[in-house]
Amino acid sequence: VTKKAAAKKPATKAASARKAPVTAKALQGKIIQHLRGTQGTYEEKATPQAWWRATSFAVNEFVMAGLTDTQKTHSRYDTRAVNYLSMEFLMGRLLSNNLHNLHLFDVTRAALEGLGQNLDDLLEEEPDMALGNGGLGRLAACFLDSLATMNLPAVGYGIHYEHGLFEQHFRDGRQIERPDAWREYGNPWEVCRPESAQQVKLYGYVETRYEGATPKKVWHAGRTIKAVPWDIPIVGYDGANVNILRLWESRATNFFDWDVFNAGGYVDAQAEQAQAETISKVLYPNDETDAGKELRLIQQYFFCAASVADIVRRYRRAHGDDWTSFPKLVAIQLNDTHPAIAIPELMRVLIDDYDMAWKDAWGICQQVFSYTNHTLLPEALEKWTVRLFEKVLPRHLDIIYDINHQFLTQQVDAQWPGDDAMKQHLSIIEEGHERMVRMGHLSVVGSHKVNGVAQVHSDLVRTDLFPEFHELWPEKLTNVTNGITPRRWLKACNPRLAALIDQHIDADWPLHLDKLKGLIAKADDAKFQQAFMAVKRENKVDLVAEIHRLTGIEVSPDALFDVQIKRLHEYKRQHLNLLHILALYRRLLDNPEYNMVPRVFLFGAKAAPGYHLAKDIIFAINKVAERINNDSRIGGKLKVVMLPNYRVSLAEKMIPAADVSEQISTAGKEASGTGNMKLALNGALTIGTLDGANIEIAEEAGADHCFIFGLTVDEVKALNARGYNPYDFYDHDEEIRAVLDWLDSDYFTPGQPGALASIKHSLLQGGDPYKVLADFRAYSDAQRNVDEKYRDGTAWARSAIINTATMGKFNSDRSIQDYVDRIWHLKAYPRDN
Ligand code: 8GP
Repeated sequence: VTKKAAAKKPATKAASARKAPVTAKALQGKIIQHLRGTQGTYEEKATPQAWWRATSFAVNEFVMAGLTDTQKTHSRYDTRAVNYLSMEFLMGRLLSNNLHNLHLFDVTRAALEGLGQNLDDLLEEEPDMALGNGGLGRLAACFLDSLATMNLPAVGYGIHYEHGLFEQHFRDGRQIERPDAWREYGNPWEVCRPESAQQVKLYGYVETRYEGATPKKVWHAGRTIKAVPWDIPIVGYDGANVNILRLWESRATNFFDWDVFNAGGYVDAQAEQAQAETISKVLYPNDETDAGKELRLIQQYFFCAASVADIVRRYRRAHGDDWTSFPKLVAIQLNDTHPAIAIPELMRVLIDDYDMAWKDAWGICQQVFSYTNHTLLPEALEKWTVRLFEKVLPRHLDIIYDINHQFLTQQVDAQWPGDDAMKQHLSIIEEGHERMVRMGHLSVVGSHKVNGVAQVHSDLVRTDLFPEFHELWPEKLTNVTNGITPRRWLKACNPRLAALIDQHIDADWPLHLDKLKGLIAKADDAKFQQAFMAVKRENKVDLVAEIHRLTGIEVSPDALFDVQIKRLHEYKRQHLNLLHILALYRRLLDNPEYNMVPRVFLFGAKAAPGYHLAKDIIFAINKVAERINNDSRIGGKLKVVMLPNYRVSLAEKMIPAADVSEQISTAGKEASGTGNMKLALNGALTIGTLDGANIEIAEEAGADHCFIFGLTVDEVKALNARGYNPYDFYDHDEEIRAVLDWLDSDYFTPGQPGALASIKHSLLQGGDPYKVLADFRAYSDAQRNVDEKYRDGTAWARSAIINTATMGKFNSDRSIQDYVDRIWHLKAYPRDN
């Protein structure tokens, strides 16, 4: 940009910072320097891995400079910060994201070209950081991006899993799990900080000492584990701050027992080390269900104790033992109940280690903590047996009893005097055959704010999940609708669409996503429609190649691409989609002239390894796909593809190519959904139920630009109250009966009759808990409307554009602003440099 041209542009920060901070030539020098100096190789010999590493290290120089400046700024102003505690951070790949956020993408491409390397190929060398299962973990990752971009002081705290979510393969259509090894040979983005290691205690017993006026409890731990932090820098967009994600790795305190070793116990000498390292070994692959294992509780406590100790250390560095500012400077967000143990842990630290009075410590906790609920599914509400607590965390059990006692005798009794049933109902301890600690109750009692993740979900948290808590504290329960970062989920993953948008509205839309509204005026413009759909088609061509590479299946980019990507769960109803595919297939076989737009149904989903029905649904999709894709009678009108190993980097390829977004959960079950937002932002039309954030998406886009169908939350409740009988649908709907019986034959599994019968079984004898059959007809009708609309290219293009244009609300920056306004009350501190 010449000086004159620049002068004409409005002097926005975005416009000025958009310039790359380095020339291609200088960057080449840095890459070569790392190739030779850090990787110990040279241009002619280097593998793509080595090039990717050298490029990442070169970029890291900019990242680290930003990190240092940010940290200096934070300590200079003694900033209030939010500490985001989460068992999961589903980060995906970092190179592309960091390049975009630093405005280094184009210059890096040019630099590498000059070195005979292709940036797109190198990006594929990076393993995904899959330290999460699904929505909850990816939300945490989007939030970190927004916090850094908005210059808000924040630290993400989690676990440095050696193995993230398993790698999924298909063997004869069945899911096979293989361990993920994202950092087997080290990861260029992380920095180990041994100087900030912490000791975490476990097991043992509690002694009561009667020395002063009040008896003192002393916890004699049975084991001590070392927690070693690894920091991942989180780069904000457009020259903003660089925050950190701090992940704890577990290690043995006595690394190696020489005495045992010397005495001949070679294996025993390593046993303690192996046990200690087990804690951060692997991510639990369960989504929405309670793992219910001792190791899981220990994982939770391990990272919470290390994080609380780290927060306290940071605070004391500036304030010593003067605790008055603690609640002014520290906010701790609990991402679901998984980190709830941080509440009694902070109590323990303040009371046992710093001799604070109970009342003062509790006052601090209640100001500091807040909790986000991500699901209403009863099986996901964590409970631990009192027995397990007694064994692993005896001192914390004491503290929880005390919290509970105060809560029941003061708050509950004041509100409902003498009501023992209410006390039992609200108690943190569930009485019964086996006494349990209810982590949800602990989280609500210990937090000053509790939020759901979409309006309808937050309403249900108030009315169905925690109605009495809502009565007790009408201000406590609130809503923050989820969001997604438009940097990764539009700018980086869909460069063609981003470039088209840049031509029409201010280029700072990745910061101010509401500006996309400017595209509404273009929705009827034939030229813009063409350009928009041309981008979609090019993205589909890319995906066609990827599908072929991954599965060998050939699909046409002229077909309608219908996408359902999310964890495999009955409530998400991939099997509803499957039944409809079977119905279409049957209609085509009955009548080869059956009029339908050629369609490719695309799936991506992992099933929890122990969730048998979910795995059967994957198997069924693959088997049905095999049969349909090879059936020449249907003239290629129908294709079904399940891509293996669905993960963040695969989502980034599928989403830009989607025409239709499947969001078909049973109403009341999907707390929010975030894939729905990503797909709509990239111009896919939603076919969905009135559930979670679909409701808000439809509000924003307008009902004409989505296909809403099916039972509402109230209708599902009414149906349950009346008594639901799936046979009503099986007996009276010929098509439903035919496709269910088809699944029970050997048509899709030759020689293995009944191999897919478990689905039919769950929908009939199993009572169809997620109302698949009740919603089938409405879904099929809505799909008919999708087909009809797609034939009208203009109407479709218009709706696709309007979807993209109206998704501004779902910017995760807006979510974070809501957290700041309603819960955290933080101030932004752009870094001094
Ligand atoms: C998910 C919800 O299912 C989804 O609707 C929501 O959009 C997302 O959280 C973010 O709020 N819940 C989970 O991923 C979840 O509960 N995972 C848990 C145990 C790992």
